[in-house]
Amino acid sequence: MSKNIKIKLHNEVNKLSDFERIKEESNYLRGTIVDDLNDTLTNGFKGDNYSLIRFHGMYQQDDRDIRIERMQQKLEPKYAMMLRCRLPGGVITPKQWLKIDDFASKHTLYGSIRLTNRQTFQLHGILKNNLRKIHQILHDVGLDSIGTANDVNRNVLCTSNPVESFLHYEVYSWAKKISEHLLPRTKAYAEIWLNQKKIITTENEPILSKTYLPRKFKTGILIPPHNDIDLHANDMNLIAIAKEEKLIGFNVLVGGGLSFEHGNHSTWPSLSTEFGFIPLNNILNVVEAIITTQRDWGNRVNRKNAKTRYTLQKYGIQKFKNEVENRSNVKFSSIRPYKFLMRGDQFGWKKGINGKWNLTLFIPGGRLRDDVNQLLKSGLIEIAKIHTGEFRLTANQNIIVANIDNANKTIIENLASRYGFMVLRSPLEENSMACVSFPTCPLAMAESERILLSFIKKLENIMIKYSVNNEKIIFRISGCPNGCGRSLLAEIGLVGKSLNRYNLYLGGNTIGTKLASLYAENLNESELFDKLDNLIQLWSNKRQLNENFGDFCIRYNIVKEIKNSILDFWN
Ligand code: SRM
Ligand code: SF4
Repeated sequence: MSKNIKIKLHNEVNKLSDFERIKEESNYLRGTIVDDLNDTLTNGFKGDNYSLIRFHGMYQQDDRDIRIERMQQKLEPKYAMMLRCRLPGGVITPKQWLKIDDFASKHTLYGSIRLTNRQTFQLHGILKNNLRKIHQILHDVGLDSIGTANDVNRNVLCTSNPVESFLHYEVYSWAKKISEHLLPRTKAYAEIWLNQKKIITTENEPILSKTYLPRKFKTGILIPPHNDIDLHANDMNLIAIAKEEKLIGFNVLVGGGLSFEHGNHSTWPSLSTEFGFIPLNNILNVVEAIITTQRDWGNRVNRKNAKTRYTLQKYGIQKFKNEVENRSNVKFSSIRPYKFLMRGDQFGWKKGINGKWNLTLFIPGGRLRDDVNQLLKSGLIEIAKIHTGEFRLTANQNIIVANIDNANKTIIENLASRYGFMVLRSPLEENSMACVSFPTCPLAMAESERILLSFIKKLENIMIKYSVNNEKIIFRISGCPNGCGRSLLAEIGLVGKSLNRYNLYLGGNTIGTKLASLYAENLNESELFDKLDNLIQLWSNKRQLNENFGDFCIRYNIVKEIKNSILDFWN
């Protein structure tokens, strides 16, 4: 580890970040949100409430395409909220979907639904006066948006493919259980958004505490050999271990995360570290001990170093692990063997082990909308109207129409074809992902979702030129180094640097177990595709039999392999 980093992390001036004050003074996340809801002079939330609504699953945003124009006209920015639903493991019924779609069509500025890469959906462009309406709709269909943002445990991921074994049902039930166990207990959500009367006068947050966690916390559960959730993006991972088709426990990994700041060497991405195996009956104790250790030891002074990976770095893996063992009264045993062979989604039809059918549909950039070129949003409504199973949102912004009865198979196939879901896509496109970025994301530095398809086309043309267009490359774009598009786990990862300029990262692998490394900085579009042209040509000429692009970039010394991210990421 570099000395500079150590000095920086350990000599913090002990002034808590202002977010700690906001949480402390919020009266268990209430703040004065209700007053702001009644304030008709502005479309936004003020002061601390701007941050507090995030704990209830909403972000205040404004349309960045028209921000300057409105400033010039001396108008308030066009404020509207984005709402992110809580959907552990991404499972949602057609009935729930129809209600949400109806709200999105009638009451949002953009009229679209955005599937996220954490197996849920976001509604962008909700005006303040419609917020209670959407929360009531969610509540009526058994959903909520609690804990999908800010300093809590976020939507829990779970391998989404229901086909492969009976394990999927049981493992999914753990995703739900853990999500619920780690939820905030405050009744603020029900009081504010559902107009429920205050029934208790004292509140208690036994797991999260009055000031909640130091920073966001992410949990994923997965079933090898499929790393479809990209485990290394999460603070806590549970890898299902089975014996004779029966779930017996989980390997536990801690401290993954992908964000960094351009030029700030005290921030870095990190893979998750193996802690050990825990049998099923002790899992909730251990999960709770991990989160409470992070709660108590995580950095509450500097939010840039507040995530679990920095806590592990500061205290050391062994000390953190011992603390978890002490708190849970459970000892980790050695990691049980597991192997990843793939990630991403498997598109098209698959017959499940229960005899029912599953159809995985690719959703470009995760965006469901109707426009001149596509009617995907309407298509899904038509499917939802007749589907008797469920939908499963994947961690790659796609959707599985799951558990389809034999009788419905042809009807759903016809609908999927008619509405443009079944078009032939290249392996590159099927393995692509982009974060939301402009116009709604306040942190966006460069375009992402909106340029995804045109960048794919350009890269596809290069791949055709060098006859490697039947190969898959994991290609991802993030509009800034927060890394929401998980670009640092891609074989070709773009990270926004400034408007229309990107840093190019290479060398991730096809199973998501390697971080990509910086290859070139601050490229405009033509510089970027010139570089990619050279690289793809080289790969096509010099690759070993079936060698993937990311592996080739490492073997051919195009970029250095990141073995220890603290040491290697910035050097
Ligand atoms: Fe993210 C912040 C969108 C997955 C790391 N992310 C944001 C915000 C809310 C911007 C903001 O703070 O105001 C973005 C909203 C844009 C918009 O208009 O919708 C945003 N993040 C997304 C989504 C929708 C990207 C997508 O296209 O799918 C994903 C929503 C997931 C969900 O349903 O909960 C999303 N974000 C991720 C991931 C990937 C993952 O979790 O697998 C990461 C990297 C993994 C990690 O956490 O290290 C990620 N988002 C961030 C960060 C950096 C956090 C950090 O550790 O420093 C921020 C900024 C922050 O929290 O301060 C951020
Ligand atoms: Fe916004 Fe940056 Fe996340 Fe993209 S990576 S959604 S630009 S915060």
